[in-house]
Amino acid sequence: MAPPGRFEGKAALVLGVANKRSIAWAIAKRLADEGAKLAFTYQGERIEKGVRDLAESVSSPLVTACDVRSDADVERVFAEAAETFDGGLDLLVHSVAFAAAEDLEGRFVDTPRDRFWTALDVSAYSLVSCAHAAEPLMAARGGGSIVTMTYLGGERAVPHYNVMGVAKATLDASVRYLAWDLGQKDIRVNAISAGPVRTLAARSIAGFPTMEAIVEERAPLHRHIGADDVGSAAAYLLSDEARNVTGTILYVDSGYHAMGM
Ligand code: NAD
Ligand code: 0WE
Repeated sequence: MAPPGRFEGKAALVLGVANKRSIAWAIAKRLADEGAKLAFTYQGERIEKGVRDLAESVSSPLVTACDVRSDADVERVFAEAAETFDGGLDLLVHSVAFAAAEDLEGRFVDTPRDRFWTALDVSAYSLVSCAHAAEPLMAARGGGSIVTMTYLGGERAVPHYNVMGVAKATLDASVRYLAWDLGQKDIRVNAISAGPVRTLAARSIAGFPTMEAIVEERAPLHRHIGADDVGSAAAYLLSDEARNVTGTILYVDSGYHAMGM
């Protein structure tokens, strides 16, 4: 068990909760359990009610809409967070990705220009714009910690991950460049590379149970992972225990990435 109150007095903003299965929600719960105050964003009215109910269960003071493709939305959200949290922010959880469903089925070579850029905009550039907006708020607190979610498909060719893999490669590189820029202000930037987890984004993908079975067969630990495993790793990276850890990728995948066969 983690020590209680690791995040007492800390203010966090969480992007990417869609429902109770979201990786962002597993992270948020863990932060709330250990004393953090949490603000949430959601994308689209379809999920607003669900996110508000979840946020209420952890006494969240702020739930607000954010489409990360909009600079105006991102600016407004961080202004609202600053107002809610007395001008400061300690922790940022970025757990957002999107590619057109048809591009996660066919061949990467067939990706059209507009959908290529949409995937990179939502899944990679959004970390840059959020880090840019978070910088002054975290600097006001003397530092901060940012965590994003990535996947092995950004480093290796995973069949059907396609344009999302290119977006994750961009995200991973962005983590390193952001870590360099923001390190000067004691703001750390890291990613978690999770193995397949059954979330809303994952369940709609054909062959997901097969992916879990492959992990169970080939990963050193022979088991698939859950969102709570990601919550534990994120809590570590967001905590002061990781004060000298930045620009890195932490694998929560039962060791799958270490294998060559
Ligand atoms: P999820 O569907 O619960 O979360 C994805 C979130 O992205 C949703 O909340 C959705 O609203 C948000 N989003 C999409 N487009 C957006 C936009 N334009 N503006 C704002 N928000 C937008 O699924 P998840 O699996 O929890 O995904 C969270 C992160 O974890 C993603 O970055 C995903 O790539 C990553 N990841 C997932 C797995 C997995 O197997 N589930 C593995 C590794 C990494
Ligand atoms: O990052 C992801 C999935 C992200 C995602 C999921 C969807 C489904 C619904 C992004 N965009 C969309 N668009 C939709 O319309 N993962 C790491 C999970 C995942 O997705 C795969 C995987 C794995 C693993 C797709 C193909 C192959 C493997």
